[in-house]
Amino acid sequence: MTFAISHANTPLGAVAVSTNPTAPETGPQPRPRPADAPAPAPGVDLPAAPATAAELARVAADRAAGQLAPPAPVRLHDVVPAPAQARPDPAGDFTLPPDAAIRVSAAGRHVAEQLADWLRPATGFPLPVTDHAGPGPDAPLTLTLSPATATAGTDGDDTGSDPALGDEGYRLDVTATDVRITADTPAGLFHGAQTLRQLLPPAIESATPVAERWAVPGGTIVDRPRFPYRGAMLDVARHFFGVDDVLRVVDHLARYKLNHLHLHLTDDQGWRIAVDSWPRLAEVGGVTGVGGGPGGWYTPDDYRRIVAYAARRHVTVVPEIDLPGHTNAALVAYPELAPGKTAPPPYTGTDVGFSYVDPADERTYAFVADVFGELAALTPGPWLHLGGDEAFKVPAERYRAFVERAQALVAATGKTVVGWHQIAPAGHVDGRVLQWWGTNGDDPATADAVRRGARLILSPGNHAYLDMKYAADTPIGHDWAGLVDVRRAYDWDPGTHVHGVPADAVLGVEAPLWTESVTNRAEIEFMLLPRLPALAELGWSPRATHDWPAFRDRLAGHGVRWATAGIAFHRAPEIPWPATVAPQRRPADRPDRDRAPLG
Ligand code: TNX
Repeated sequence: MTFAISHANTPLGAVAVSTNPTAPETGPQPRPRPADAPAPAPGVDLPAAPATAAELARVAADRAAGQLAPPAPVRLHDVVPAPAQARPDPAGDFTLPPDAAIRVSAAGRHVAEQLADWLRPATGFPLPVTDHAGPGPDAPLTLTLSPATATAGTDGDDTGSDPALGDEGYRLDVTATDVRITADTPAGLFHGAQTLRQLLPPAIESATPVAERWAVPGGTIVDRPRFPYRGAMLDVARHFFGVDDVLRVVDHLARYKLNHLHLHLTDDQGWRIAVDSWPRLAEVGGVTGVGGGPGGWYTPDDYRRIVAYAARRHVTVVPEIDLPGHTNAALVAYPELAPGKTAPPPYTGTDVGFSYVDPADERTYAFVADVFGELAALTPGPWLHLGGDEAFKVPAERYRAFVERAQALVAATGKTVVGWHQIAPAGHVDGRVLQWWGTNGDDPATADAVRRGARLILSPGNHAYLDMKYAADTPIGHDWAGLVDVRRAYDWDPGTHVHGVPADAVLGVEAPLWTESVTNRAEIEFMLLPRLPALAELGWSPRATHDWPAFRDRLAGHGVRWATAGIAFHRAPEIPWPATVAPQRRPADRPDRDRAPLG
């Protein structure tokens, strides 16, 4: 059988040891040979002709394995977020052979294809995906969808205590001969595949083939999340980001087992989603942004592309239309929605709290119903976020009545209401979720809403806000909720954070990135990483695993992965980055922040 592989024409004596063109100064380097390793043969050892591409790859990889020192070992415990249970078995270390195939049953096929997509560029291996049930050679990588197989063993060990993997859990077994991922659902398989990716050497992030021994540490992981909702928010309203930037953010979320992407689609500075029944919202309201930039908006097809890409990565999109405040862009487009019925000037500054749709006009509720109706039809996920924050100019009673009508209109679409915690005083509607962004966990109004049935997504401003500066000299971001370094992002407990709110009312956690000062992809990544993995660990890992020194050390290895993949990140000084992670250029070295990447 022949497979197309990217380095089929590479001379075998010179297996590609390449660096990632997107990160030339930090890409993987050839490792020094150990003193007792045989010297590489001069010239080229060709196997008997005719060689297939797969044979060439095998010979090349065997040679690489013989010549290279083992990669800096990744340990089973190095995974972020920390697995619920991990039992290393040093006798079970596995090395990926060049002829490896991935076997999977039909329902998990998309996961196997993604795993292959992640591993092919750096390994250069063909990694065919084969049918679980069909004939074929034994594959060393197997993904199995099968309930009730999570028990680790019969010897009472710590991995065998919980047979229920649930909606998102998985079990990973690594032995000297094979790697098996088992889950009840495709989402569980996907999370298991992300874990496997992290257990391979960091060079696996290279976009081009690298000579490496593709080792995976032996042992067993049984893993499942602490909270069902784990997310991040991207504000595409203050600055607009195109579809490709959003897809890249989805990739970052999925890497760390986050399963929700909240898109803040509308604000004073721009309306970013086309609405057929109110076309001027995007066409007029979408052409502005903070600082006077050109803005932009998503067509229904753009939005569908984001939703579909996210769904394949088991990430649910949560769209937000911020009401009744933060609506200047809508009022520019449709003055009839404004309390004075005259269009305000477009707004490109960064103040909040001055705009609102007219709560006394029935036309406003037709607008709300139409917008949520169209958005619900485009959104397969269960949530619609109606905003509700900082409507400072709307009197409390009016505000409460508006929110109750808006909640009912969302519920009428069949979706579940999410809103910022300012909506707490409004009456309960089935299933509603408050997103809490306070900085002081003493919040009686929110606790009361929870007693009336609401659940909480926790986004405490002083821990989870990714637009807060890391330190006083961080070149972008805010500081109204304080400085949020990596330790502050990590050191809090969602289960006990808001007084009077029990852990079982906490649906999960979300890290919002507001973008008043964030203008491009590198700046998004700089603010996301390394804090997003901290939030991910709070949402996924059992509290018993919470340990700052251990987290800091695990996180350090991820810097090498990001650098290899060409992903920007903040070289936070409290993380012991390995020497191979190049230091960050100082902000002073970047005369034009809008163009020079941070990273
Ligand atoms: C508050 S948090 C806001 C946003 C700003 C953000 C800046 C929230 C629901 N509203 O409008 O962008 O602060 O940190």
